[in-house]
Amino acid sequence: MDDARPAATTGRYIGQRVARKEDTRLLTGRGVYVDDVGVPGMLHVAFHRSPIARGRIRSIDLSAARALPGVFALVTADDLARFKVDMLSFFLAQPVVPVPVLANGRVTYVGDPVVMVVAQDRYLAEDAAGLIVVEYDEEDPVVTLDDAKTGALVHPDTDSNVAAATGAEELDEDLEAALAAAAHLETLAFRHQRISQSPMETRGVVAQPHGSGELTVYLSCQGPQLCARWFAQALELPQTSIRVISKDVGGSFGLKGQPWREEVAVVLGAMLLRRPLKWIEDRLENLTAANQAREQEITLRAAFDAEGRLVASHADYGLNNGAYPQGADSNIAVMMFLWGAHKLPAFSFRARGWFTNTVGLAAYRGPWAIESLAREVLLDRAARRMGIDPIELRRRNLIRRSDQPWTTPMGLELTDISPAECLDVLLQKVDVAAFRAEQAAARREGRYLGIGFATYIEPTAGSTGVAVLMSESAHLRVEPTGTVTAVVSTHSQGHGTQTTMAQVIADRLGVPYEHVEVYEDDSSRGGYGSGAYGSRQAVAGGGACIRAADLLLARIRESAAHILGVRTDDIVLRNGVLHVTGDKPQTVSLRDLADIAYGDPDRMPDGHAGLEAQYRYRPPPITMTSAAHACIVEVDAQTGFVKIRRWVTSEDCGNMINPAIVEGQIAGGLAQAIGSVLMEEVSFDARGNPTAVTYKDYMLPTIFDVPEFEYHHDASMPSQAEGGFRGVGEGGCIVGPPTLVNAIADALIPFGELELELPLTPARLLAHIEQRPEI
Ligand code: SMO
Repeated sequence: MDDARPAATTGRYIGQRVARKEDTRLLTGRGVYVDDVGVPGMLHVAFHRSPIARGRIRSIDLSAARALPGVFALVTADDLARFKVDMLSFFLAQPVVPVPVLANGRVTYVGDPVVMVVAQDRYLAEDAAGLIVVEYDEEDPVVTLDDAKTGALVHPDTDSNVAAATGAEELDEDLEAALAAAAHLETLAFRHQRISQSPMETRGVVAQPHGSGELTVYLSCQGPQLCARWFAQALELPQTSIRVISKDVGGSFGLKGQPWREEVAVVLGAMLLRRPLKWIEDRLENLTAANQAREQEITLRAAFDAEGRLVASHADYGLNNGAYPQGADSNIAVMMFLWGAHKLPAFSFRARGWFTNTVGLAAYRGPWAIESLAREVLLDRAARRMGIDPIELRRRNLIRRSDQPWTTPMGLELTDISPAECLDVLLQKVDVAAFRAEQAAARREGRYLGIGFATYIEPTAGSTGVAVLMSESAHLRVEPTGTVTAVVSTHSQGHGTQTTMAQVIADRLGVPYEHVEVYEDDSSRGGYGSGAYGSRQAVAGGGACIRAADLLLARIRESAAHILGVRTDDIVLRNGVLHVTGDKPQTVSLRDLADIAYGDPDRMPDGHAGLEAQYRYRPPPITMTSAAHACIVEVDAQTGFVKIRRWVTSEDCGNMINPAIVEGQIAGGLAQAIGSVLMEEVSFDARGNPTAVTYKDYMLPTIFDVPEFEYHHDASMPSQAEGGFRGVGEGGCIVGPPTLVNAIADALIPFGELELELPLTPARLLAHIEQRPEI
């Protein structure tokens, strides 16, 4: 029975729906979020924020607030002037404007923090914030993309409101000629509304200065190590003097990728006042003053030959960056992946990001996702106008496995994408002919059913281009108790990485899953890495865990062989027990081995104590994930309400560590996709006042809006990454919107081609159905 190979490769845990390690504490209210943290002597912060979108600060009167008993300090930009702060963006390729921590002379959006109030408790802090009187010279704000192109400068020291620009400013004559000469030219122009990331846990920070000059920062964030590095660089402090602790995180979706103005203000305030400070963002602040997402416009033109094959395409793209963008330069990714999976010979684009007097943009699950929405909606329209079945049109243009390697006009080298093959699987599950018959029968009864399809590819676990996302670390240790401790630079925002990383380690080592404890909450534990970004954790973190486990297993076997006087090849670790094969079969527990390893190093090989291993893994530059989705809706022609009747997913995310977690990721992304198509919208009036400031106005999908999804996994093509994993975190949010839009447009074809005006609210759909202006 004993084999010479480690039991680790048997997949006892990898690929299984193992119960999540996180669930007991999270489901019984024992998670630790930032608001659960309290430290002795802690004071509370509230911000006095600008009520206008644009203007000069004439005066700040703090006297009434200062007189309120229990107010400890009122901090303005002047008080912070002694600190040199360089607000960084890890994700912008191009420099943008300097970002002040607190408004300094000017305010640039409604909600711009002007004064940080520090008081005995939050109630007093809020009361004091209300007593601060700021006088402004108000100016006309720049709110929309059109305003940005024609209005005043958002930042007076800049030459224009263009924050970032890529692509060709001039149209390419050859490309224009190809577009003009083609058998069919389809143009789609639309605006994607602004979205709030809306994590369940808002932003939050507790900053605790120590007498030594060191700081402990409890932070709701996507990666404690990366955020510690961010603070160290932004504040020019030694990395070791900042310790970031981030335990449970109630979602982030890109918002908490890096600390921003308020978090930095609190940290500086704690250093200035030498007191621990706490700030928990309230929901009003989160919906108005936390960075937001999307708000893009795109005009996409695509030309086809008479058989429906793509000939050429051009995209003109604009992004409302807000005043201080954090993750604005998604332009290149939008263009890179727009036709990334299609046989398109010629493509050019112009992409620009614009400053406005609105709160800045940050990343949001699939920050470049508009590419899939634009492409897939355009394909459906083109198919209808050319009289080609939309699935057939996709099949004629998608790059199949057999076509690869393939290099796109954007220079993307594709070796293992499979959207066409995912579509094949999908069509085995969805009987389109039967649906069309049902649709026709329903229409005769005045019921409007529609079906929509979309495919996508996603660049996951990118480890090229963005220098902070290059590698991930795992440090494993067999404790003297015989259990395994793993310090990993992944960071769960609800992803369940304590579970998935433990599955990988347990399998690879040959120990029970229950014996592996994963820590990813504290920058001072070591294990520098980046955490939760870009659908990277299974690939980058999983790879690090595999390699570290292999090193540790080698060390365990070598040590056991030395101590027992047998050959290394005769040692197998299975279920936490070392089995000695050969002439003198016996077993030794990992705990007994660890006892010797730590307590009696003279018996170890070379006298080296301990059983530990560390590996820093750099995944391949990009690991592609592919998918095809279908959705069936019914639109109520009386009310304009959309009912999602069925949603089928078919994805290739390579080897799965835990299918339940993969499906949870897809479902979460799809819930957000449904929200962004049907109801979510951050809106402003002409003066730049936010007009959706509670969840009564900013509509989030609930369980009643989100159907049960059907999942189909094709793992026949493991990735090139260690373990064969592919990322899946953002995918649902990228492929979901076009799937749903296409289904609604299909349902409403009897009323003509639907204008894509997001969100597709009941009022907008009714206006289309009744062929009248929206009320
Ligand atoms: S939207 Mo993410 O932080 O890759």
